[in-house]
Amino acid sequence: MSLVARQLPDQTRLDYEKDGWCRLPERLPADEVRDLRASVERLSAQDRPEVVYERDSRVVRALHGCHLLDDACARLVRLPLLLDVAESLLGGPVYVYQFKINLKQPRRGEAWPWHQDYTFWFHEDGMRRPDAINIAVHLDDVDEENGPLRLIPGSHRLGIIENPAEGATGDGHPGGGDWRQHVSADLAYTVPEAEAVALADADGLRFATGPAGTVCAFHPNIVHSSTSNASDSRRALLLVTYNLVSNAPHRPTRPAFLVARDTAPVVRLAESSR
Ligand code: 6CS
Ligand code: FE
Repeated sequence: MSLVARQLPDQTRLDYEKDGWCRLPERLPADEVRDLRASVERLSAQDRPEVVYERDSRVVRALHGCHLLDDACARLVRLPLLLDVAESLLGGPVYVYQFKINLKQPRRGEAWPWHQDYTFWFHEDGMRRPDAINIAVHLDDVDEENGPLRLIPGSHRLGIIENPAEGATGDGHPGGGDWRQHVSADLAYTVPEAEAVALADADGLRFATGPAGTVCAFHPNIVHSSTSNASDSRRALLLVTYNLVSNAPHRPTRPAFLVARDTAPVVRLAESSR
């Protein structure tokens, strides 16, 4: 049964094109959020490479490839609420390139330095164009105290900001680096702090705050970061990266839970199916 894709409100599209990110008008229903929180508990207890810990600890930093391991996550990526935004903003059929849940545990969740996501996908995976999109879902209430995603509006138009201190390969062929340095607090590719601060001074800073269920979209090139979590409230952020099927890297080398090998278009779920 062909399902008609939802139309994205014009203002949402305008916000995304102008700023490189937007908050969607609609939230994920509470029962979906509840199921995903239960998935986080189940997956966090498993001993597998997809479960990444904070430095020198057994505090879970992130869960990767969850849509390949868990029914609620596999269902989420097919919901029109997320899939229609991705297809509408990218303009064609998409597949799930990457799926992660960054937990940012209370008191123990470490920072994410200033960076651009496409830098990793270009240098390490050979993704040819930034024709992908991050859809973020808040699994917890997020405010300015528990380490919200911080974004610099308009920075998505700057292309990849190379950091001379990091000597990136820059040739768009898999750099063969250690993937653990792409998902830790000590990232292989960062935007120099001074440059990010200057951009934020000039263009402002936006915080992706909002109650559990809030859905945001952000561009692969937007400069973003988050601080460590000094509060007593967890800030679990679920991130689905959709990529245009036509933009799939030819010879990915990083683990499949970071760079999908299945590039078949995602099949939309009927709204009501539960
Ligand atoms: O290496 C990657 O694919 C991941 N690393 C970061 C810091 N952001 C993009 C992506 O999730
Ligand atoms: Fe990122």
